[in-house]
Amino acid sequence: MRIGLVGFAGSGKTTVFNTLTGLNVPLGFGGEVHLGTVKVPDARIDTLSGMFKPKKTTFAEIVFSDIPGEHGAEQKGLSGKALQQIRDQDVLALVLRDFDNPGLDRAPDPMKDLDAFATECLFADLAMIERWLDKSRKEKKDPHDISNFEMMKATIEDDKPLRTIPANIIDRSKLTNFGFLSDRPLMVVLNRSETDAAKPMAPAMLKRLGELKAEGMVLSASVEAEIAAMDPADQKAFLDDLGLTESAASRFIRGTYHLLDLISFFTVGQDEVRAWPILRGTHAKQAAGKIHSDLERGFIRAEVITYDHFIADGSEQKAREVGHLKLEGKDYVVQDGDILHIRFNV
Ligand SMILES: Nc1nc2c(ncn2[C@@H]2O[C@H](COP(=O)(O)OP(=O)(O)OP(=O)(O)O)[C@@H](O)[C@H]2O)c(=O)[nH]1
Ligand SMILES: [Mg+2]
Repeated sequence: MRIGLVGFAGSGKTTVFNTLTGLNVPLGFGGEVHLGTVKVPDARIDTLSGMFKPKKTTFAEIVFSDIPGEHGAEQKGLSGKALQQIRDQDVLALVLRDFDNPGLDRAPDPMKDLDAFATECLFADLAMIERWLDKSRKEKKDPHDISNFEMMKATIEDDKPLRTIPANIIDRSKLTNFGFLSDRPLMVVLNRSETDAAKPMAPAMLKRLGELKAEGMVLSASVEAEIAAMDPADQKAFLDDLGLTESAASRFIRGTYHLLDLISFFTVGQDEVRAWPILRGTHAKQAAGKIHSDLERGFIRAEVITYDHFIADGSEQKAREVGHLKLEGKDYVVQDGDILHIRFNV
């Protein structure tokens, strides 16, 4: 999964990026796009790995891109270059500045920045939709596609992002080549000063996020950077002092999993214990295809043990004896924490 950190110059993207990835990229305006990969923490994988002692343990991964804002672009919006980089991401994490930045001459106004970003995305999408409509009407393309695009245009003209259109109304598989910005899942990160780190979001902001169908979280990137540099024992005490229960990195990852409706299934063995992220609602045969295309092609059945049963029983053998190992067909909907073993034949 690719997550792009976006936002205006000086909003704290690079600071947030360092916090999430554990890297230490120098701060300062502008510069290159930075990439960083993190493992999605999952205590269940730690436990399974402890039981199997496999040669290899593989967590789900997220690749973060820190996409610099353009200095002085706060009023002008995002540059064409930034828009292009943004299109390549699966999820957008918009970092909003809610602290005084001495390098900028503007007081923080996260609501205004959120609206500016949302509008920017709508404009970019509208331009693409209009161009497509002009061309397709001339070429007498499929009337069904044309009416879909007209509906999308009306949505944007109504000041609503495309992501507010329900999945059963448009066929999104036809939209993948367009890379519509307002259709990307959006995570809004409100970057606060140290003193406001644990204060909840203002109701007006929550309401706006609801309208945009976006997920939101509050953090103080500079506090998180301090926490990340401490040893684990001190981290807990420091978080408690601030009234926080969990580091921003794990809250962020949980939030994006929720936003994308992702779950994980597991494969286990002496060679590898591994987590596989999938969309909720994925069927067993498709899930098998994540592991290898042969497993999807030659799919026969999935042997399924829930994580909780596995832990209670202590072994695959025991789970089998007590009837906790279920044989499921290709249409079985894989559940979070299922341990799968795919029977296949190619
Ligand atoms: N007080 C405070 N300062 C912060 C916080 N987060 C970032 N800063 C400061 O704000 C300045 C800009 O932070 P960056 O992370 O470099 O901002 P950026 O969004 O990456 O900026 P560009 O790369 O130019 O787009 C730095 O001096 C940071 O130390 C925060 O949570 N609180
Ligand atoms: Mg930066």
